Amino acid sequence: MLRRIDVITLFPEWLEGFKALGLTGRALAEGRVALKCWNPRDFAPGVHRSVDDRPYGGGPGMVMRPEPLALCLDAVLAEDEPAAVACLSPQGRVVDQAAVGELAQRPRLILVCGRYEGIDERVMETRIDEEWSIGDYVLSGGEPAAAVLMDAVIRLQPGVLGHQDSAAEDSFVDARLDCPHYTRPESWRGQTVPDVLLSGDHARIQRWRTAQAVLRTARRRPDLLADRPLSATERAAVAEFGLAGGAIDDESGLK
Ligand code: 4GN
Repeated sequence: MLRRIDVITLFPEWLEGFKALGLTGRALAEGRVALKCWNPRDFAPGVHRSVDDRPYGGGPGMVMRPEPLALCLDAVLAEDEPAAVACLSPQGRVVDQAAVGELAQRPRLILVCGRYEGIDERVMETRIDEEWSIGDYVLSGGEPAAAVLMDAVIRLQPGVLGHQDSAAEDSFVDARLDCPHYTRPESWRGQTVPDVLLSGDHARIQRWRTAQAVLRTARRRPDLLADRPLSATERAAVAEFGLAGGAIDDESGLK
């Protein structure tokens, strides 16, 4: 169970919405997880409090200077229990739901958000224990990636989701996409809600949702189906509700 997250960022204001709003805001307000932001600028020596400098060897952009970040990390690590220092970057291990599940069980996360062209490699070598990426694309700073990772781990903490087993029903937990969802009105601008959802037959509704999730996964993410072949329950659900709605190709494992 995660007790505490420390975020090292030159733009702590970037995380204000995350800290205040929605599921994450409530979880933090309820004290389920503590979140503390640290600014390397507060540890920068000299009157100018400079946190960046030009890259050795030339080239565009700036590099995060080592000393403010190292002093900041010393202060972070002097508080509370020891923990690995993680950095968000495109060079990191790509985060999936299984990794989120593992990170969510740690007692403490320390997340370093880089800016500019990157962090001085000597800090990376001596102070950063692991690198994580939220996907194969480049951001202007690590803050959005840290927010994504924090959101994913916080919502798995006990008591954070309304429904205690909603996390177990999430997409990807079982290598499947989610089923479609509907709410009122029953008919909206000529589009209706599938009859089965109005039937009150909860076992049948569950089988329909299973079939929808499998069919959607087959169409949109056949790679996930290849990771985990159909279970007997899924086969039965697809047989009951058919392959309606679109062609399933031969690679999907459904034929
Ligand atoms: C993380 C950080 C992408 C990711 C980032 C990602 C900031 N971009 N895919 N940008 O998780 C240089 C310094 C780039 C930090 C980094």
